[in-house]
Amino acid sequence: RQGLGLRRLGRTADEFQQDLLSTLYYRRGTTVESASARDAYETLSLTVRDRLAERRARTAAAHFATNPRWVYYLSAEYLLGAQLEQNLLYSGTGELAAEAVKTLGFTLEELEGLDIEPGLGNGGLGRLAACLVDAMATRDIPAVGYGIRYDFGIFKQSISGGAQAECPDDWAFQGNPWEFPAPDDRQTVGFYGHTEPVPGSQTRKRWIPGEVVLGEPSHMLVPGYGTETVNIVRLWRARGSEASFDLSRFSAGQYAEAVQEAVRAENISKVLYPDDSTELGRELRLKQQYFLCSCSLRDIIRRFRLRNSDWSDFADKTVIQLNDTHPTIAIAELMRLLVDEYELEWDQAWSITRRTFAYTCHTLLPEALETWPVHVFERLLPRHLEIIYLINMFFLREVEERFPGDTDRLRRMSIIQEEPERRVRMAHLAVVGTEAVNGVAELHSKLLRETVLNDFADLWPAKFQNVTNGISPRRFIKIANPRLSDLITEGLGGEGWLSDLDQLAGLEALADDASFLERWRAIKRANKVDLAAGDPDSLTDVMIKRFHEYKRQQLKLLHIITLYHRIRNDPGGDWVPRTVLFAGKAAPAYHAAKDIIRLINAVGSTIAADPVVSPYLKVVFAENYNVTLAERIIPAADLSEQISLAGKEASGTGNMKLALNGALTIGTLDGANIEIRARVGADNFFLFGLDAFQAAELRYSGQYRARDNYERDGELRAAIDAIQSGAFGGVGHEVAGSLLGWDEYLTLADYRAYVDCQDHVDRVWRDQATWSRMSVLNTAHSGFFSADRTVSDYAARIWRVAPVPVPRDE
Ligand code: 26Q
Repeated sequence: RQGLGLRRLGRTADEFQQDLLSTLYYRRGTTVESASARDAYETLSLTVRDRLAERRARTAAAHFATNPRWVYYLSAEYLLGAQLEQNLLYSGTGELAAEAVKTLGFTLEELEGLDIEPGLGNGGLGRLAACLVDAMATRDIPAVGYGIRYDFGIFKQSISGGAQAECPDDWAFQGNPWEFPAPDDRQTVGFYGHTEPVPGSQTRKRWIPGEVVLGEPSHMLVPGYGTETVNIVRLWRARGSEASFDLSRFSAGQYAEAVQEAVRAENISKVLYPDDSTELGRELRLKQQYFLCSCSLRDIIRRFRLRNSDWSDFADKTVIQLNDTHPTIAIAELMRLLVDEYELEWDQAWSITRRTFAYTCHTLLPEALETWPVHVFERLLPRHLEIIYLINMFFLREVEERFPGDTDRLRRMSIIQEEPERRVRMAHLAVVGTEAVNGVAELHSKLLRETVLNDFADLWPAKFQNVTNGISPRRFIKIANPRLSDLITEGLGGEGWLSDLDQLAGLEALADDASFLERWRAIKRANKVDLAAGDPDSLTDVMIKRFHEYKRQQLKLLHIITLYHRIRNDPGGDWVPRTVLFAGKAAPAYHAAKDIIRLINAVGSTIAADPVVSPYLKVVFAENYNVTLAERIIPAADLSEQISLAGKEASGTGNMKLALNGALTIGTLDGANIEIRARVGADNFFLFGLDAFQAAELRYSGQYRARDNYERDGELRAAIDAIQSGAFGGVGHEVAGSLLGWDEYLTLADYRAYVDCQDHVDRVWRDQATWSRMSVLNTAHSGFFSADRTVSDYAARIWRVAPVPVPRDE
């Protein structure tokens, strides 16, 4: 207030209630008597938002006064999760709100149920972006996250006749109280057209676009936990300009034609692409990417010029983190802005650009490395293609100087792929145009250096780094698992662990305390009762992630079929009851993944209909996996399935969320599993399978025959035979065929080790005291996986930024 000159926002129950009523009357425009649940929800949300907005204003003032170095996070995806509960927590107004909403005739839980999650992402990469912006605010780092405000988020999944069905996700249909439109900051973005030389200049060009689109921003507030900072995520929505409405056609009665240009423009931010790895090379996707980058860069430059006038300061005041290659066209766009529009010399522009950007890679799958056909680029972004050619020419000169005569190396490293078709390799552009490149877990970063980006690591070894991913402990334990959080707070004597997650190590001292273990176990059970997926006393075995063959849901399925056979063959056996819970979406065009979903549901139905087996084994497919559902499942999990083929999962972050909540992991030596195991201890982790080296050797030896495993292993044979003989309603022939054929992800090679390891899981489960002790130790040693630590690593090693504390309002 001092600085802002505002009336104090209510902090007592009375004051909060007055604020709530003011919001109801003056902003929602309704009354207590006629307020619907939706009215009450919107009213509460706005009232809570006001408290964050006040902090936002103080944050902006502190940032403006400091003129700090800024982090700009560029991401095509954000999976922010539901906002109300988080914002109640971060503004410390949970209790006030719970009381106040009663006067409107509703409970807080009811209103939280109306809070919609903006599904503006596919999976891990989008959720990582959300965890990182949360942690940046928590660590007082001046930052803005830039993204796209898709009208339709990731599709809603339902299971119909055992198969995945998709529905559009019109997430903001009823409005979004968390969003601030900022129409004054709109930007203009060009596409298509041609370039013309600029008389008297060698390097500058004039680009005359053939289509012009407006980008309208809105932002959501991103508060820090336990600090005053509130940063923003700024999302761009495409709009037709006034000129895109053709009044003369309208007057002539051609209504559809009159708006077709505007519709075309608005299609750019219409829908999130639901593919989470394979590149389709669709022009609209490239349009989305360029739209995001052009709007964001202009906004970044506008913000820079508020406090700075000299371009030579730009790279000192700005770091732009590229979340995978999706926003990599920003490198060429910044060059274009600096050279063509601000008239800098090429060399100065290139030096600024290179020092400004950093690139995070999230994959190792070759088919996921983005490339665009040169002809698509040429048509859509003719000036950018010219710039990329120039960047490539200077770059290849540098390679030639270091490795004279090594033409094969030049061919491998070129930003332009020549065969079988000329394409722009976005990962190469991202490495060439940035100061730092990082992988997302130790193994991933090492494999990047040694395989996919090996030539680049030879040339610039110091550029390559690792920053292991992390997760928000506020969302994924405090909010998701209040019971466990309360017990931890009691055990540690305070809530300090929520912003200093290493403090969880203090739980180790309680890992042998029988009464503590009993309470720990009771909480897990209560969470299972809430989830209501199956018998709360059964082992709850969860595999929750996107469906992809490399993640190997099909391996889990073979284990389930094996258990089914064993129980049928020995109904009187002393079986450990299990509930296996799957959740996850498959890309709509990814048929092999959808086949696996069908088979899971078919096997689940067969087992449910079998009176001998169903008391011991239940398979559940939870529809429409999203952040909100994850927050319900994770606290109830006993066992976390992280069974990707080693060398394929860059990191994984669900693995971290589950371990933090006391699930034990069964996993391969892949991604962050390796670091989880190193921290929680090998004794508290169920390890199986080939390592990345063995897997690569087996695959490339040419000696692997999946069928050998089938012939050698009776239980495996029985499982696959059952699928092929139609035991599961005739479903699954494609899955079985792919396993017995090429078996790309070596599922059959790891089957026996996996099933034996699951037998070991059962043995440990029978000793509940031991299991609970292991569970506590998993939580105790998960502190490293806080996104706060991830952000500190980025800040120290890549961004070189310092925190800017925001003064309290006192
Ligand atoms: C690209 C082009 C066209 C259409 C879609 C895409 C696309 C979209 C999303 C490609 C990839 C993604 C998402 C990838 C992703 O989520 N990767 C995961 O990132 C996590 C955070 O680093 C890791 O933990 C996971 O291991 C990795 O799979």
